Order: sequence, then C-alpha cells, then structure tokens
Amino acid sequence: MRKRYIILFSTIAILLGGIFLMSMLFYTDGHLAPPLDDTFIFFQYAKQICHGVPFQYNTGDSPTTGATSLLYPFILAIGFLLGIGKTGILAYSLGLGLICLIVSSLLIFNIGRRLFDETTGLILGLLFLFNGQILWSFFCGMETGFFMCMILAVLYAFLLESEKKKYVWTIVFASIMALTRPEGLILSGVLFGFIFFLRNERNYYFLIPVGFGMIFVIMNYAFTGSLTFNTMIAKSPLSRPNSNLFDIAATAGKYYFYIMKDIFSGFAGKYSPAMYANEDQEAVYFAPFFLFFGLLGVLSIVTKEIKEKILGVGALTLCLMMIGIFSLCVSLPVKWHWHRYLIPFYPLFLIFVVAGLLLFVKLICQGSTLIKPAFISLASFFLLFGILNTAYFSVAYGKNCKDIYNQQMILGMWIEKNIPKDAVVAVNDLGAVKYLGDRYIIDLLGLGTNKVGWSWANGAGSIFEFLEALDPKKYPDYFIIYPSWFSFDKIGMLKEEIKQFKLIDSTIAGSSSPMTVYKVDWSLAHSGDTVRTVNEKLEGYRLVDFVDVGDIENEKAHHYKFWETQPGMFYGLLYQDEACMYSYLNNSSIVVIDAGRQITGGESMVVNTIPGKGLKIVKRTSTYTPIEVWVNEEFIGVWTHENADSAWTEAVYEVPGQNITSKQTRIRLPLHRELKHYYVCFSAYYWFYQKA
Ligand SMILES: [Ca+2]
Repeated sequence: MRKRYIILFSTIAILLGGIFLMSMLFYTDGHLAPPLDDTFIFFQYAKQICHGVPFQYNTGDSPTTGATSLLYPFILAIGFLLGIGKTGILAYSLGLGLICLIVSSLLIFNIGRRLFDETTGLILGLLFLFNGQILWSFFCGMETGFFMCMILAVLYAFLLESEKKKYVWTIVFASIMALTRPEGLILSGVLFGFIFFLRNERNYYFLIPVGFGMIFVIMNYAFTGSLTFNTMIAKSPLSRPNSNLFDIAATAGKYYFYIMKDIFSGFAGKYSPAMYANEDQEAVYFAPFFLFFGLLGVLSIVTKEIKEKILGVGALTLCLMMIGIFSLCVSLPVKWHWHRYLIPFYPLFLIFVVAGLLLFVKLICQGSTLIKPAFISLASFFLLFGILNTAYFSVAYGKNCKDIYNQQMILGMWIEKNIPKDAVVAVNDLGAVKYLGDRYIIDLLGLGTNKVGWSWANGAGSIFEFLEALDPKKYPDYFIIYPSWFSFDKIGMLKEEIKQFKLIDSTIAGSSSPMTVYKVDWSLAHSGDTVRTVNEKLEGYRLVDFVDVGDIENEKAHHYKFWETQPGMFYGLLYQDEACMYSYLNNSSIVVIDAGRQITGGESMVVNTIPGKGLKIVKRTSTYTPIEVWVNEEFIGVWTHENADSAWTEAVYEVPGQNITSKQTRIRLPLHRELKHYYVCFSAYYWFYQKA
C-alpha cells in the first residue's frame, strides 16, 4: 500500500475526530463525555476487571454479561492498567476509536483497490470516512468501531487468502470478531457455512471462530441460567411474554422492508429541525439512490463470481450483510440511538454502492476514456451528501454528549457527594450513575443485574414483585429513574422527591421527563403475601401452595402460563402487568400492594396438593369476570364472585377432594365466555388451601 494513502486517510480521520471532539467540548462546556450512557457500562466492567472482579457489576454480585461484549471490556481495561484514571478512560476510548477508524478506512480502501482499482478504493475509503453515523459509532466509546474494524479485517484477509485457500488471518480476525459481539458469532457461523457449503472447501478450521463466539454464550448461560443475553432480554421483542413466531416473523419482515426502503434507499424521512436519536431521522443517513447503486453493485460483483463459478469476497460480503441484518430484524428491530446496531453493516453496503457506481459509469460510457472522470463526478455527488451528513452527525454527536454529561454524568457526580456510601440505588440507566456515583445499584432493566430483565420485559408489576422478593437488606433506598417508565407513583413507593435532572433539549435520552431521584417507601412491602379478608372461610384448612402472579420466579416454579383471547398483541399493544395499591372492597382499612396480570384468555399453573383432600383456591383480584375451573383437564365449574372496581377482593372456590388425585395438580382457569368478547380479568395472587 502506498504511504500517501496511509497519510491521507489518517489525516482525514484525525481531522474528523478533531471536529467531533470539538463539537463535544463545545456542547458540554469543555467536558469529555460519551454520546450514550451505555459507554459507562463498558467502563464499569473494565474497571471491575482491574479490581480482579470481572463481570461483577457491583463488587460481590453474581457475574453478569451486561456489556454484551466479551472482549471489549478487557481492551478498555488495558487503559486502566496504564494508569489513565477514571476520566482518562474517556480519552483512551476515543483514541481507540480513532485508531480503529484509521485501520478500518485503510482496510476498506484496500478491499476496494483489490476488487476494482485504486480510484475506486479511494472513493470507497472516502465514503466510509465521510459517513457521520459511522463516525458517531467509532467515537461512542463502545465496541462498535472495533467490531466494524474486525468485520473489514475478515473480508480483507479472505480476499488475500482465498486464492491459495490457506486461511490463517481470516480465521484469526473472525475469532476476534466472534469474541467482540454476539452478532460476531452469527457472522462467524455465516463465514463457516460460506466456506463449507458455498465454496465447497471442507475446512473445519472455520469452526474455531464459532467456538470462540460460543465461549461467551456458555459463560452467559453459566452466569444467568439463560442463553439469552441480558441486553437481549431487556431490549428484544423475543423476550416479551407470549411472543409468537407469527408476530415475530411479521415484525422482522416489516423491519427488513424499513431498513431497505427507508434507510438504504436514502429517500425516506421528513425534514425536521429537531435532532433526536430515537426516531424519524432516516433522512440524513444515506444519500438518495444508494439502494439502487447498492443493488447494481451486487449484480456487478456477485454475478461475476457466479459466472466464474467460484464465489468470492462479493458473495461473502452479501451473505454477511444480509444474514447479519436479518438476525437484527428478528432480535432487535429497534429505532433508537441512530439505529446503532445496524451501523456495523453499513461499510459492507458501501462496498456494493461503490461497485454499483462503477458498473453504472462503465455501462453509460461504454469503453470510452471518460469512465474515470465520470465515475469521480458521480461519486462526488455522494461524497457531497457524505460531507453534509458528517456535519449533521458531528453536531448530533456533540449534543448527545451534552445530554449524557448534563444528565447521567452530573447525576453520577451528585450521587458521589450526596448519597450515603452504603445506600442501594435502583436505576433505569446504569452507566454513569454506577461508574461515577459508585453506589450499590440495582438495574431495573436487567443489564447489570441478573433476572430482573425478564421482569422488565413483562412490565411494571413484575418489577415490583422482583424488588419485593429481594433480601430486605438490598431494598433500594433510592430510585433514580425516568418516572414515566414505571408506575411506582401509583403504588405509593415514591416517598420523597430529592432532585431532578432535566434536559432542556433532549437529543438521545430515553425520556423527555427529568431523571429524578426519589427516596423509596417500603412500608407496604409484603403486605400482599397473605390472605387478608376471608380467613374465616379457611378455618380447618392449611396453606399448601401459592402462586404470586407477576413474580417471574414464583410463576416459573409453578409452570404458570397465561394466554390472550386474541393472541399476537405482544408487540405494540402489549398486555403489561401492573402493580396496584388498593384497599379491600369489604374492609377499607386494609391497604395492600400487589402486582398481577391483565388476563384476557386464561391462566394455568401446577401446584402442590395432598391427594384426596378438598382444595380451596383463594384469588386476589380487582375485577369481576367469570372464570372456568379445570382441574387436571377436568371441568369443575364456573367461578363467580363479587365485583371490586379499583379495590381488592378475595374470592374463594372449592374443589372437591375426589378431584385432587396427586401431589401435583394442574389448575387451568380460562375466562368463561360464549363468544370471544374482550374481557379483562386482573389476577394478582392465588393461594391453595387444603383440609388439615
Ligand atoms: Ca402478585
């Protein structure tokens, strides 16, 4: 490679990095800050590695995989080992991003040069560098830039090694890629399949990267008992209750359309002076006609490879891009943070766009000497858009950094000074609050705290049940939350508002409401554990089991399931569970907090029983809907009781002893209806009593 290209790309990258840095410092009033709170999650895990407690978000906790990258926290940890300190890590992460950007630009330049010619490589390198979203992700302090760099390294190594079929560096870089992100594991699987089936090379060494990628999955399973990463549990529709294949397929399909039509075409999106990372900014991602030229590029490279009967880097790039994006459509069809999960695939798309431009010019100019100038002219149109979008994102980046500085970072520093050292703090943004505030935190979204992610996916009620079930020593003293994300206000848990951290112009924060610090009121914790009003009906009976609806762990232990009368509302029209604070219909002096589920179809559970003894089922509810009682799939009768609107009632149903035949009994409670009308029945708690 010629030295001048190294100098050229490095100079441009440094200049662009400088502009982004200046924008950050301008908007944050001279402070270093990342554009996302999640960056601090990485810093926290990296810090913990240096303290000898890797994967523990709070020292002493069970390990978590909240960074969703096995490798990158270790790379960041090197920074701490070099002694750069708590704030220095930000500069270190930016420096790493810059190095990755330079290396990536040289890699993509060389891919273009090898595939086409030097000019095309140059244009490709420039289109890569002048893409504001790509720059944003390199300077976000997280693993995205490094991940992109590894994908390009795999492609370039493959390009060099595929002729002789002796792969060393391809496998090395693919292994690093697989260690960097779960998508890297998917891509390494694609790479293996591509070599093995599409190129018919029986090369089992390509299983090595897959093996490396699996390490993190296995670790995640060992840490959490689930194959799903904490981030996925919190963010993916796959982890929503009652998600189903039909709806997932439809959501994934629609998201795919959206990426191709709205993002890659460069045509969609409205003009809006607002700069908000979480929606409606597709207009500034790519230039118009990008998809057209991308498709031409696929035709140009892949057709050639098919004609030559040996699939090469073009087909590989296409497979990686399409399957990589498809995996995101299924797992994370999200729009927030400038669609940041999609960004690592943009360089692959750019390769096709440039190939398409070249083919287009060749077809138009038909062998004349004008090909090169025409190509450069046409490419200049796209470079112009690239420069404009870089300008936009340099500002967006600065404003995002400003948000994080003024909200999460200031908050973290405030906690350090104002909250007792032994306090427990529950948060919805776990990054800076922990890294700078350094208190014991409980992450209500479940990235840094295991298990609670499933509650988050179920709704505010399950979160209440999760917190209530904690060891009281770990009850949060403070909530630091966007109150609109939860319903703690409805159940009287927000004892005192201590402080608000408000953004005037929010550009990336998850809520426009201020992040607020509250003291927590626990006085009604466990108030809902026992039967409160129908004890006289249970004389001579003793408790044999209970199902606390909304408590995910308790539900799991009882094989609890619920279903909807009109399924498929898991996404968008989600039946969220909720927590309620009511008094009883027939005794207003008893106030109880309990969470439960909105049931429209029915529920089933398996409970411990004593065979042959009469069973009384007690249900805490706030609604009246007749329900059918089925015991071990035998219909027993219809359960009716008094109505309690915005109050609790406890209803009792008696199952004769002859119907209880084993130590485990399956109870099924479908809503009773003749037509599938829409009823909602609120279910909060079941107790099972049998004759003593
Ligand atoms: Ca409950």
